[in-house]
Amino acid sequence: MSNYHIKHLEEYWQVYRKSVSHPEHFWEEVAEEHFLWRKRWDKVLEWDFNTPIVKWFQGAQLNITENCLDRHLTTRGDKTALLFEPNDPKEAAQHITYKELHKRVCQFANLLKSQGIRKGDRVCIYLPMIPELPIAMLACARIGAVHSMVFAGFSATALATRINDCDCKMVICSDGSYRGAKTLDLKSIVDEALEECEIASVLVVKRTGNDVQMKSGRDHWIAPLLENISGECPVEIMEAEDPLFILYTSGSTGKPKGMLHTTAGYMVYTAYTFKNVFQYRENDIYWCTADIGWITGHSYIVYGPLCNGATSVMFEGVPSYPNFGRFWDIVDKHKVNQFYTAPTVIRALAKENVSHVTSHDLSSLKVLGTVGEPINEEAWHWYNENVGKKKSPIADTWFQTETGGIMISPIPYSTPTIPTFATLPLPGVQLALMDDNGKEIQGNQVEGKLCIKFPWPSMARTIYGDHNRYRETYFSAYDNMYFTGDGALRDAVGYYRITGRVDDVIIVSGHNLGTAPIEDAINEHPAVAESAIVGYPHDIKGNALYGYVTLKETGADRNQDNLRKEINDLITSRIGPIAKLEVIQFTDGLPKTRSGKIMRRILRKIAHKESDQLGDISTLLNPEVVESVIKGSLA
Ligand code: 7RM
Repeated sequence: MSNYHIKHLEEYWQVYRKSVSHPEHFWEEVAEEHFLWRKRWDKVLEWDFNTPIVKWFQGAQLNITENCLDRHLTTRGDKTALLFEPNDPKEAAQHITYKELHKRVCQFANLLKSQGIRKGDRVCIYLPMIPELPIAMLACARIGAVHSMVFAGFSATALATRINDCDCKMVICSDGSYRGAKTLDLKSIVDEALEECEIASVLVVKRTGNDVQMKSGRDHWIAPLLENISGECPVEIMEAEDPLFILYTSGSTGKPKGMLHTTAGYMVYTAYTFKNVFQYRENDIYWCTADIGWITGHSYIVYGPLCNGATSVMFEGVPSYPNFGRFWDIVDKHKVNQFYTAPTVIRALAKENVSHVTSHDLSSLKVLGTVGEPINEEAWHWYNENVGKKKSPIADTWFQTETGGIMISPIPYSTPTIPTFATLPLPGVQLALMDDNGKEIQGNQVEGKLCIKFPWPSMARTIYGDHNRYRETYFSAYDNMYFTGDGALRDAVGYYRITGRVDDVIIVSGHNLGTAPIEDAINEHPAVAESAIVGYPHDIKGNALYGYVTLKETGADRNQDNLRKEINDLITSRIGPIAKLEVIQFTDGLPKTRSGKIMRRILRKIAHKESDQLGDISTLLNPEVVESVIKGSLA
């Protein structure tokens, strides 16, 4: 039996039981089976959730790009590694082979070195979905630089905060990006961000050809620098626990958390889970529609697929351009076998005429996946019937930026699926549901806070520059447990269903938004006294944002629609359009605890039209405001 590729349910259980009874032995076997190590590890695992410290495969030496690229050159050199589908369907797709990708990564790595980037330096990548994005990531990894990618839809302020937080030495960006019929001016966002940062060099990819300012001495076009540069670049030999990348995720305070991922464990886990969750076979064409700027793209467009020698599609555009059939056009055109997307996308497409789907041949599809938020029953059935034709199992995959890789998911063709259930933990994943007294809830048909009680190889090792916050956020709620921030239930057969966040993070269209940074942005408005954001259910986005805003005396007689627009403009500039408020209710005050904490729980109930279920509000500092907030509700 091979641990590396599970093919039926019985095998899953065998592998799972083994992974739990002898976790170290289990991961050691996986690591032995499939990777290129420059030196073998001395110790599989060292851990302590109190410190917390987690180290996998200590003593091992490797380079992840050798596993993603070099290792495939003799057997798969001419196989397509990245299949790039441009925004404009009339522009030709690019089939980038393993050989070519290897060469381009080496060239880019040599360019980084010539610009003074060394092992351990942080490099910010602010690129749209073009081939240079994975190439830049892999180039960093090849020379041991730590990439910190910022989703190219984030604002200048958000970009600047992230560049400064981890002290990046360089920014890699493009002149612009295509999104459907729009062209966005990325370089000017970078210029604005860099007014707040000290950055020695900016490398710019030409994609859209729009006019940009190039600051002399600082900004360089990439193409001329790549001419005559060597296509060979020896790898930097990395220690197992050397940092690979930082990726920011929002938290319950305004400051984003730079989750730090390390080399060996991340590689082993993402490669293993990719193979099993998508049941990838040698000549399959795999497509994940996420942006590489999120963890899903890092792990399941770039590292996981390439470590397996897979063909990974990357799409530059949007599902609605030139029409709502674009995804299915691409599936048909490239004969995609595995298709992985987000529930919010499914809901948006399900609103459109089904002929956008039925007019394409989707018979190549073997496995469907979803990720990012709970999938509702209706969307699940639409996906199953219209896309999968009831023949392709749906893997509802649960994971987080913090977990690095998929933690809960069916194994397609092995695990029977049920709508809205992510089903079972993957091998090596030891889940626990906790009650409000900090005790683990045993048995089935129970609900609690979702925790993980044993380390897994791809877990984030710290929050960059703030280990204390890492401990506080994830390891202090429950003794000896990693707390996910999600609630979950376990049904009669032991399947898990994720019920949603239990903290102040709201998932809008599959994007994790912290309420705090949005409130910070609103509060910058001169007429605003204070604000609170809650999520409420929305047909397409899953959740939308409802903002309660109290105005200062001086702002109280201003035109409310103008104010609403100004507030949303502020949010757009500080965070990005994704964080705009769907509803803004102006209030006389916000319900607060005696210690001054805004009671979002009450506001959430009002936005959910459940103001008859507020419970006891007498302990509030200002119970009288609740009545007036209910009266003015726009829910
Ligand atoms: C991969 C990703 C993480 C949060 C997580 C959950 C929610 C993700 C599912 C899900 C229900 C799923 N990383 N989430 N996947 N909820 N079912 N299959 O999204 O860091 O951006 O967000 O997303 O709340 O904690 S993330």
